[in-house]
Amino acid sequence: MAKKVYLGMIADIMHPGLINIINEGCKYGDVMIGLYTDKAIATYKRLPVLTYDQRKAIVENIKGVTEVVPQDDWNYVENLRKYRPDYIIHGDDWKEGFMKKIRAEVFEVMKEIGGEVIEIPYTQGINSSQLAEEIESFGTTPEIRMKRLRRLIDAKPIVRILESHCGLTGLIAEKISVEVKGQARQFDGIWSSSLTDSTSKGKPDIEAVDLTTRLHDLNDTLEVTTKPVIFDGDTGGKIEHFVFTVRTLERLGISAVIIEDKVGLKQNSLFGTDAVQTLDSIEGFCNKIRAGKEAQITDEFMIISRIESLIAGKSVDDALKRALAYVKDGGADGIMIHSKDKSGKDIKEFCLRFREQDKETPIVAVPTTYNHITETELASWGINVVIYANHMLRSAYPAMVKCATSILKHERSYEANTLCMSVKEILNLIPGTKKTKL
Ligand code: SPV
Ligand code: MG
Repeated sequence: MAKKVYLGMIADIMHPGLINIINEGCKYGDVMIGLYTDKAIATYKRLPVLTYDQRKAIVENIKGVTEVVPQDDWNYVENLRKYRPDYIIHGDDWKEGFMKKIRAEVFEVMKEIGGEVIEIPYTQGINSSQLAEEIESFGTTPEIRMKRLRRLIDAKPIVRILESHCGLTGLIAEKISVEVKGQARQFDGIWSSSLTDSTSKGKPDIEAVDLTTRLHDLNDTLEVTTKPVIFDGDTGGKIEHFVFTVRTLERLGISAVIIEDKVGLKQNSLFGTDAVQTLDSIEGFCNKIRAGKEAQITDEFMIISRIESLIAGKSVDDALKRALAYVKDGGADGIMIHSKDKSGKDIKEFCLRFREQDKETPIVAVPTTYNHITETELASWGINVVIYANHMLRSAYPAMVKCATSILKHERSYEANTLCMSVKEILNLIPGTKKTKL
């Protein structure tokens, strides 16, 4: 009987290096591909452009591949114990960095099952991550971008979203990465906030900046990013208007709109009961969500209903009753629960009680006031998406005021030098900036 050779792969972008390793594998026996699922990838890397099924369709048609099985974890242990291959084959580039630990585990398990590890020289100059970066620099399509949010929610313990109100903050949400324990950590997507869209125009957050203007400006973010966008739709306006909003957002490739169950003049939620916050009736709001759901063209676009009970001084019971109705009767694809309480206790109680009755519907939270709670803890309450809703603008404004004050005070900008990035840095900040000699 032919020997079994195991080969783990993402296979989003096919390149000669991958074919090379499959060919090498064929020399030892039948090649079984352990194809990484979105879940296996999402914690460590960006989601692939292609879905699991699309990648599977490609890989199973490659000469020499006899079987494709899902690999649900970044480490190989579970699959190696399950399929007990005679060999596992891997490029020798896993001897350094965060793959080092994975490599050690693989050696241990292969010894346990009586198999062998084959390491082949890494194909120089070809690297999927580099290729992915190049492809990203070409951008994305509205369809691919839109679908990404649902895929991320399915794949990750918690999806991390950052506010953007201009192209520059879009670039930050897209590119900023920190290395933690050898792995790159990034934001997963972008929040288009009514508060920061309004504030950056010097206007109050009362739906005074109209949809057309907000979308016009959101285009600056869309132009320089590929990550999914969640749009703050305020109250959604009149039902007759909301159906057009849904179609427009969908066409732009926005993944979700969040609308809040308030009526009358909208005031920012963080005013809490210092402002008049009038809630819609459950029936009225369900009608609005339903109209939106009927208007959308794709299956992927999400309408998320935002429950403002806690903001309006009502009970967790009221919030819960509304949330369950918005999902069951309105057809909402997700719920957002908001509060300005600093403890986070009301949010926790709501989430735990909601999860007793509904295990599936995604929960979105905006921990602006209860921001001592970590993402891991939020996830343990059943929250799927965390939005950092205003931090780009809130951090930029004090820095700008400080700089302007310094210039005024000293009648020159010399003292502000240390508050500013250098001219060289700003000239090279934007990707694709060309130095051309005149
Ligand atoms: C926004 O960012 O505009 C929001 C969240 O709606 S909050 O400001 O907390 O209401
Ligand atoms: Mg808002």
